[in-house]
Amino acid sequence: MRKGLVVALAVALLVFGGPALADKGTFRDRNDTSGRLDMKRFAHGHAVSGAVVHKVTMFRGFPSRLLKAPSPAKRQLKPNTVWFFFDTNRDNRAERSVAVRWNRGQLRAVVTNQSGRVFGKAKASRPNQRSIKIKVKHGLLGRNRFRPYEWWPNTYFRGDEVCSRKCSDTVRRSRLHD
Ligand SMILES: [Ca+2]
Ligand SMILES: [Ca+2]
Repeated sequence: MRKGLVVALAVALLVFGGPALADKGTFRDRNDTSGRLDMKRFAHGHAVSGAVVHKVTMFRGFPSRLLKAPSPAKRQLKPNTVWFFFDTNRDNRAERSVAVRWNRGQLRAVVTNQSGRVFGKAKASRPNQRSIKIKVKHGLLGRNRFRPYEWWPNTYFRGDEVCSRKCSDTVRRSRLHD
């Protein structure tokens, strides 16, 4: 009986991709950017479904509406955004990005390539007042099966006196999600 269970577990690991699905990592970022979107921590992992999960935590709390697009009169301005970039072939350039913004009453996370072509939506949520989390089906990253990739977050904020032009926080190097 126990042997049968071990075999079943081994098969399940093979079918679902094995220990890679357990991968997760947490990384720190410095207190180095003015404004509301100074990243403190970022992390990756997997959802039970196998989707990839990425989270960014700021030094300060902020309302989701902070990521709202500018008013029509200021439409030429870039909206405040939390970005997630994905380098899926490890050449230091992103094939996909996810932009998280507040639009029509809720947080939305859109998956595009660097030309702006839309591939679909990720799921965005707020685990707490300081964090943004996205869940992305890895098929939207251009892969049928999960393969390791590099990723990095970025924030863009414009809004108070200090950041009247812009405040942007990025990390110094990408992280491998495998
Ligand atoms: Ca930072
Ligand atoms: Ca690339």
